[in-house]
Formats: sequence, C-alpha cells, structure tokens
Amino acid sequence: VDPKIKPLSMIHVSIAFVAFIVGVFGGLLQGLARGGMIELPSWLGYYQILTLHGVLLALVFTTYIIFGFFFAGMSRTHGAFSDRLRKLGWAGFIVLTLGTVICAFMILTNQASVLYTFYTPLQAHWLFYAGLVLFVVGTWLEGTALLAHFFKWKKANPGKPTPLFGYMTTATILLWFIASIGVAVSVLFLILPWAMGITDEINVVLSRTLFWYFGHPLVYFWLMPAYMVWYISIPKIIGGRLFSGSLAKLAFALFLLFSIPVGFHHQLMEAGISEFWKYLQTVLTFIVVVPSLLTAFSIFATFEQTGRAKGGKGLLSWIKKLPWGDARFFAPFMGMIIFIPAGAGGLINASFQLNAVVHNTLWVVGHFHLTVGTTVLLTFFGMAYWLIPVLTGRKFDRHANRCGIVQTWLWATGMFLMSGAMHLLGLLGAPRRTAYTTYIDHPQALQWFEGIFTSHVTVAIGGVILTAAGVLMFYNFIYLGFLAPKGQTEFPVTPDPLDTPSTPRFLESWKLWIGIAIALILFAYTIPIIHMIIDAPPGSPVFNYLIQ
Ligand code: HAS
Repeated sequence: VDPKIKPLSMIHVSIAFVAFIVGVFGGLLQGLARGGMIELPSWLGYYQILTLHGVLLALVFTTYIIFGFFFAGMSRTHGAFSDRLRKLGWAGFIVLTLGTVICAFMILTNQASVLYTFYTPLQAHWLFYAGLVLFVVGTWLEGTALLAHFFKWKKANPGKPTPLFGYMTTATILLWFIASIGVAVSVLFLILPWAMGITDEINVVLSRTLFWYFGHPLVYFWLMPAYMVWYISIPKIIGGRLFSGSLAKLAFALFLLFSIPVGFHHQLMEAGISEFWKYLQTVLTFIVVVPSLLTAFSIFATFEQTGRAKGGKGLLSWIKKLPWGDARFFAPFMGMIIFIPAGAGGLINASFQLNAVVHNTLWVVGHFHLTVGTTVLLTFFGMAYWLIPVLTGRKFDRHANRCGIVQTWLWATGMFLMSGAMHLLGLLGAPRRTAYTTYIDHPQALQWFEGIFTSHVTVAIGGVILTAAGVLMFYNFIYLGFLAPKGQTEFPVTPDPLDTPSTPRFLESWKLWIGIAIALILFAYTIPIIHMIIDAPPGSPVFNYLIQ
C-alpha cells in the first residue's frame, strides 16, 4: 500500500471504530430499556438512543471503513494515487466528517430523533438534514477520487483485464452514485424546505419512495465490500486462488443493475403505490438474489478447490484443510454461514404476502442484525485484523488472533440469541421501534412474550454478550493500531483466477451496465413517481409548486 495514502485510509478506519464503540453502547442501553431491565433517565429518549445507535453503526461505521478499505486496496492493486487525487480524497473526507459531526451533534442534543431512516412525517432540525447533505457530498468527492484513479489505470493499460479490486470498487461506487441521487433529491427538494419552514407540508409517500430508491442499494453498498473481502482476500488467506474472475465480475455487474429498482419491497404495506408496480419490483428483488447465489457458489468452489489442493479427500474432508484457527478467515466465514439463514429471511420479507406478516415487527430488526450486523460486520472485523496492521506497520500476532477468535464466537453467540429471539417475537407480532414495552399491559400479548426464546429478556441478554464482543473488537483495534509489535503485514490479494485471460469483454463495458441500470430504474420508477406527484394534495412539496 502506498505510504502516502495510509494516513487517509487509517483515519477512516479510526473514525469507524470510534463510531462503532459509541454505537455499541447505544445498542446496549436501547436493548436493556426495551427489555424492561432498565429505565432510561428522563434526559435520554428511547428514540434518541435508537437513532444514535442506527446512524453510528449502519451509516457512519460502514461508510468510513468501506472508504478506508477502498483507498488502501486501490493503491495496493492499481498503484499510488496522484497528489491531486489524494488531495481530492482528503477534501471528501473533511466534508464527510463535517457532515457526520453536525448529524451526531443534532442527535445527541435530541433535535434529530428521527431514526436512521429519517422517515417523514417525523421531522428533525434542518441542520441534521444539512449534515446529511454534506455527508453525501463528501462520499461523492471520495468516490470521484477512486473512480478517477481507476480510469487512469485503465487508460495506461489498454486491453488488459481489469484487476478485480478495481472492477468491484468501481461497481460499488457507481451503485452509490446512482443510488444517492435519490436521497439527495429527497433531502434538498422535499425535506430541507419543509424542515426550514419554506413549505408547510410534505409529500410523505414521495419522500419515502426516494429514500428506499437509495435505501435498498445502500444495503448492497455495505454488502459488496464484504463480498470483495470474500472474493479477493479470503482465497489468499486460505492459501489458494479465486475459483473464477468472470463469475465474480458478473455478480458485481448484476448488483449494479438490479439493486436499485427494488425499493418498493420496503413499501409493500404502504398506500399510494399501485399493486402492479409493487409486484414488478418484487420480481426484480428476486433477481437481485442471483448475484448472492453466484457468490455462494464461487466461494464454496474456492474453498473446495483449495482444500483439495492441500490434500483434502472425500466428499467433505477437504473442509478440514481450511485455516480454522486464523481469525482473518474464521470471522468472515462465520459471516458467510450466518448469511444463509439471513438471506432466507430476506426472501421471506420480499414475498409480497409474507411481508404482511413481518413488516414493522421485530422480525425485520432480526433480519438486519443478521445481514449487516453479522455477515457484513464479521467480515469487516476479519478485514480489520490485517488492514489495520498494514496501515500502521505492525503485525497481526498470536495475541490479536486469539482475541479475534474469541470475539467472533462472542459476536455470533450474542447475535444468535438476540436476532433469533427478535425473529420469533416478530412472528408473534412484537412491533419494532417502540418504547411501549408493556403493550399497555395486554395480558395475552405479555403471555406470548414470556417464553424462553420468545422474550425481550433473551434479546437483552444477547445484547449484553454483543456489547462484550464490541468492547473486545475495540480493544483489538487499539492493539493492532498502536500496541502490536512492529513488522510487515500483507494486504491479501488472490492470485489471478485461471480464467482471467478469457474474461468476456462485455463484462468490462461500464457504459453498457450504466445504460441498462438507468433503463431499469426509469422503467420501475417513472410512472409510480408521476402518480405520487400528480395525486399529492396541492401545495405540499416544492415539486408540486413547480408543476402547477
Ligand atoms: Fe434485507 C429489510 C429483502 C439482503 C439489510 N434489509 C432490510 C433492512 C435492512 C436490510 C437494514 O423484501 C431494514 C430496513 C428498515 O429499517 O426498514 N434483504 C432482502 C433480500 C435480500 C436482503 C431479498 N438486507 C440484505 C442485506 C442487508 C439487508 C445483504 C445488509 C447488508 N430486506 C428485504 C426486505 C426488507 C428488508 C423485503 C423489508 C422488510 C419490511 O417489510 O420492512 C437478499 O439480498 C438476500 C440474498 C442472500 C442469500 C444468501 C446467500 C448466501 C451466501 C453465503 C454462502 C456461504 C458460504 C459458506 C460460501 C440468498 C452468499 C459455505 C461454506 C461451507 C464450508 C459450508
């Protein structure tokens, strides 16, 4: 990794872990309060803590660690950044951080307790939304630096197959750019004017639709970098090579196409969108599962290929040849295993009728604690075990490894209890996002929630174990960043897959992928959005003023 980019990458990772530990304690307080085990002091609101927890972990931790990873990885695989692009990266970081600080301040002072989806008609102080705008603009600047670095490499290496890291970073950043336009339009044209008192009403269904146009690809913005660790780093860590580069590139191209025109699957229970468009986006949702299935196949094949090359025989005994004692492998592996039930839960959510059972219940909270909270986070932890020492010139030694293995077991156990109980409670009808934990003392509801596993207490116990795991992870960050012995650590990158020279040319055609992505978005969204604008009560959002 280019020494000049290391400080930029490390400052991203450091802010990510500071946000992480504060977010973890926010989660603990919130879980204990919801379980009825503590009462929050009068100056601290349930929804305030819930917003802090969601924003710090789902938005701040993920975004910072992803950009830290991208800057380091792009310099490792595509050479050093030019001074100009590095400065652009720093400029983006400053804007992003200014936005983060403003948002955090508004949440901490209870002026933005609107949860991480900032759903209207909940309203925050306008400064919170201004902070969000800066946050997004910061990521655009950083993303531009990364894309420019990639296309500079392409220009200097005509005809060469693109290294996987650059291909996947580009797909992820393009996805982010296209998706974040939705939230930018919603905040700038609908929410900010309303929060500032310029308009006195807001088109709720339109603002939520623009949010989910962004919100669903957001989850793939978290998942794709985790998949990059699986595709690019894990094969090297286990001593093998990735099974197929073409398949990996195809999976990322498919994510770019299909992860945006699916936002309605978060709004299946909402009025104001006709059934046809909901159905269409449900079908597209089932298509976006395909790249994850391709990934499951590729990674399993990589494991088997490597295990057999190391002498593993028989149907399954090659599994023994994988490095089970290495936390850099074990943490992401646990993430993969947990993604199997987590993904199945996603398919249940996406099924139109079943969504009626689970929507707005604790089931959904269980779903995203397994997906982003376990699969993605355990993968990022596994990545941190080598990325931090790479950036600080230290060694991932036995002590750090042991902590990593214990951390993984603790995190997985805590999540099993917490998310498992959340799923079951959700099926029994326990609502999400509510401080009314006694259900107005309704005897039957309380009876349902008094099982061993179907209990808010189990959720809280899981939360306590997760907090211990979070503290251990933060300790590992401090240890690897500042205390571990000095030395060389490798940024693991798979040797080129054997099919690299025969990668189909069309996979590298970004214009084609962007064109199809835009066509699909226009198809899935144009007519419903026109309806939302025409059917809205006159005088609500700025858009309506414009068309009258
Ligand atoms: Fe989701 C709600 C549907 C994936 C995150 N999701 C959420 C929310 C979040 C979230 C945060 O359709 C809540 C938003 C809110 O606050 O309201 N989700 C899906 C579907 C998928 C899916 C179809 N979600 C994710 C991922 C997330 C995430 C990934 C974060 C990173 N989700 C929904 C729906 C809702 C929803 C509805 C709305 C619910 C409602 O009503 O509110 C799919 O992408 C899942 C596909 C995945 C698979 C699994 C593949 C397995 C793999 C592992 C392989 C293992 C190996 C190891 C290789 C089919 C890749 C094997 C080795 C051995 C040796 C054994």
